[in-house]
Amino acid sequence: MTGDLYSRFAASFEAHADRIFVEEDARRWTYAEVEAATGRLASRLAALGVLAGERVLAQTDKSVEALIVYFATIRCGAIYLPLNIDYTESEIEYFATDATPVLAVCRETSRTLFGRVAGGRLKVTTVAELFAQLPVEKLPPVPRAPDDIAAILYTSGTTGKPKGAMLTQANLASNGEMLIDFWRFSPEDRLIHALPIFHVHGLFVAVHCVLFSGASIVFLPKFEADKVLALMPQSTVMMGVPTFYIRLLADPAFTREVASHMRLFVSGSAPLSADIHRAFEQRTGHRVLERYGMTETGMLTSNPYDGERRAGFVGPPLPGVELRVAELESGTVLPQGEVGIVEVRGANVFKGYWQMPEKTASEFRPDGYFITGDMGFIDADGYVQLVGREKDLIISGGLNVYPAEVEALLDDRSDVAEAAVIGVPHPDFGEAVVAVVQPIGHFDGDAMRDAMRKDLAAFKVPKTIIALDELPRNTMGKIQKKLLRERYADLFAEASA
Ligand code: MCA
Ligand code: AMP
Repeated sequence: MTGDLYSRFAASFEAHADRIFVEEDARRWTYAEVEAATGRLASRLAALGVLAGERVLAQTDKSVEALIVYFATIRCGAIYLPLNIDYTESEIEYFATDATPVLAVCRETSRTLFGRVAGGRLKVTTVAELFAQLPVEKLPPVPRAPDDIAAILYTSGTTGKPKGAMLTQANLASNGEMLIDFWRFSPEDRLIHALPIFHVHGLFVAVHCVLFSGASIVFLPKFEADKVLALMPQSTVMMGVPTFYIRLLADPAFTREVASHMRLFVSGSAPLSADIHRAFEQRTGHRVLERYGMTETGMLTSNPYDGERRAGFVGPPLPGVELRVAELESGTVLPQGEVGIVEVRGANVFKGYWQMPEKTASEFRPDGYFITGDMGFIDADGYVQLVGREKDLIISGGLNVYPAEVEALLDDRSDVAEAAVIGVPHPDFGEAVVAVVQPIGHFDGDAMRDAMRKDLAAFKVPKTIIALDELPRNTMGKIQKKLLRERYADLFAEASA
């Protein structure tokens, strides 16, 4: 059954035609209505040159129509490339040049910007414009092979340029198919969707679980605790990053009764602390189901649906996922219980990085295992615990920030001699980005932060910039980030009191 992703969509559109698929504000779309809009939009896209294998760049506000742009791109046999709405011109310039898309779908306010990036070669449109000119004819789905690319999602790296992870038709179809069984999705489910739709979590995991199972989804533009709480008594599932659960717990209106109709709360993208896990159970009687995944691999491990959902653990590997722990340098597989680098293999693992064969090769072992960059161990019951990251990565509110990118921007400034960017514990975001700089001349951290917003998405901008006369270094002259992390570990502790 798995293979061509659109065939999987089509099977659900047909099987559940009259059921509600998605709700947004007062508007409800049945499966048949979404299918019809998808087919007609695909005709429109094809007329704009969106042919099999071409890339469609999307930087759009969250809406059902924006989701249909994704479905229609897949129906055209083309490759969907979603971008964080927060990305700035210099970030977009890179993606638009690297991915050579044939079409960009953007916000009305970003038209001019998209018109000038990539040498002005891009065709630019908006969701509203596309939907204002829908042809009557539906484009028949363009068949694709399982190994053809369905989507490219960019992830930054410890060094160098962001990499476009190529996810195939089979990667996405197989991961979704497996998850609906594992998490017991059925047409009776109604999922609260407060995540963005430009990441694997909100786009593929949440949307495919609903679509593949004939369930329904309620679209919220973003996470707002009161809106989520209002939906809970008529809903059954929520997927979120730990910040969602932290914010729900901070709201006294979140009670056992409000949560009583829900059957499943899933958490991922960042570590859910054992304290939050326990506080959640105490408040609601539900144990959050924590799972672990990556853009490059989709979902990898999950705590069980029926068995013990263990606080602080991400659970055993999901069906079809081979997972092992190895020594980083040698690749030697380590015995159970020992901490090492987590490596994975399976139908869910991506095809490689767009036009980066060497980078791709360096992140796989010769026997096909992908090196995740996460450190962890497998316990005696087969549960995986992640204990840290080998990659220099900060995860803030479920969003990845690579210090190297922020440091490069600071180092380029004439008023900064050198910068070190670290993640420190934060009560709301889990980790917060903090920059420690050695300034040249007058120092104004707020002005520096403001200036950075031009080049950097808001979530990557340091929450604070600290000035030091000298950055701590080891005998080799390397900045001691560990020491800085320790020194500033309590920077945001106050806010949680
Ligand atoms: C917003 N800001 C942030 C973040 N989000 N800063 C740091 N980290 C963030 N995550 C900035 C805003 O621009 C604003 O800055 C200030 O922080 C306060 O914003 P706030 O109103 O609190 O933000 P929000 O709009 O409520 O958003 C917080 C959020 C959101 C709900 C946690 O970031 C979110 O939905 N995160 C989920 C991301 C996600 O889907 N991750 C999955 C990717 P200023 O005031 O200075 O402008 S990982 C993935 O897909 C893998 C496969 C996986 O395993 O799931
Ligand atoms: P991304 O590149 O945005 O897909 O982020 C993937 C990374 O998020 C993984 O490599 C992990 O470091 C992290 N991650 C995802 N889920 C979890 C989790 N449940 N616990 C800890 N880290 C997680």
